[in-house]
Amino acid sequence: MKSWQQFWRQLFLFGLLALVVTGCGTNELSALKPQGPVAAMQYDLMMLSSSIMIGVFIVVMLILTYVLIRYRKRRGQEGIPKQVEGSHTLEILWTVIPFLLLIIMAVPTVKTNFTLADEYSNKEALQVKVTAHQFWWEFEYPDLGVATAQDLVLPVGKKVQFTVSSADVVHSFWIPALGGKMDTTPGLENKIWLQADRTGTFYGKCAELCGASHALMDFKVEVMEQADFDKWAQKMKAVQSAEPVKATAIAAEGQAIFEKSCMGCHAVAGKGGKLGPNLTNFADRMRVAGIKPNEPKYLEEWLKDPQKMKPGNNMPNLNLSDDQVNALVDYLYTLSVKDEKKQ
Ligand code: HEC
Ligand SMILES: [Cu+2]
Repeated sequence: MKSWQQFWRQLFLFGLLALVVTGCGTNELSALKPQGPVAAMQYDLMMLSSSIMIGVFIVVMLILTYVLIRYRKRRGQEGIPKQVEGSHTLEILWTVIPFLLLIIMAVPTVKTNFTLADEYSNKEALQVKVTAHQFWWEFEYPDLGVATAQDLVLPVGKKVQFTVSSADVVHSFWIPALGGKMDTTPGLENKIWLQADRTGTFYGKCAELCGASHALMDFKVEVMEQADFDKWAQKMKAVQSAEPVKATAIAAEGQAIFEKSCMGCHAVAGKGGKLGPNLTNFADRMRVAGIKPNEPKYLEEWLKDPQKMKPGNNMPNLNLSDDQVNALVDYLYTLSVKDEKKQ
């Protein structure tokens, strides 16, 4: 193939790639579309350093092109050109310019770092304790006395002070549209504050390779009005003393199975173990295990073989019969604190 053909082909593929990649950023998941003050500050820093980089690249390429043309070997020219060694002017220039550029980047970076490292008391900020597990997220609100998992629920326009840690290996807590990341390290508590400036759903991710299902360690962030959040927290707290609803006989059967086989790992309404996600408001979640739409067919799939959906996760295959699975599905969809139920 002729080289100009190759050139156009590559240019075409590159253009196609650029088009496809620009489709990647959604408001829910992109660090390039900040939805809160922390993400905005981090975005500004990224833009500053990128513009400086692009500026330097363009200047260097222009000089390179000029030199290539201006000093190329001309017809009739013999031998090697005159060799020059050392130039004070040049050396000072290429020391001072990068130095100035670094200062321009360093001042706002250090300033932002200090702002992001600020810690807030529970008077100014909502406190949330995050514990990362292989491969799910636990969220506790110590001042409100409630706990949830997988779906993080937050009020809009309010600072949230996260205290993050891990129950097993190192993970990293990241909500691209709101800011981050922060490592979660076993035995250590790291702090990070974030704030969402609009209601809606955002996506969170584990940003540290942590095992077989690292790529499936997603979570959702549901941001709501303060009044709705207060109502949510109240209801979450209220169910801890209330008896769970037994809608149908089959759900009651599911509850019996749950208490026998699942409660050791899963808590509902304040009772049960902490080895698996708290299921108090399971029916309100957007996803099953953080990844599949929260619909009966995926819940069934999960209960029949959790290892298939998320390889290496810590829920064993309990070899449930179809009847047991159906009863459990019925029961699990009664676990809601919202007014309008899923089913
Ligand atoms: C040995 C502990 C253990 C037992 C027993 C167990 N689970 Fe789990 N379960 C887990 C863990 C750990 C996860 C989180 C897996 C992940 O996402 O990495 C989980 C996840 C789940 C989820 C998804 C939760 C969510 O928020 O999306 C459901 C639903 C669930 N389990 C139901 C059950 C039911 C029903 C039983 C009993 C039949 C049961 N589990 C028994 C440990 C357990
Ligand atoms: Cu992880």
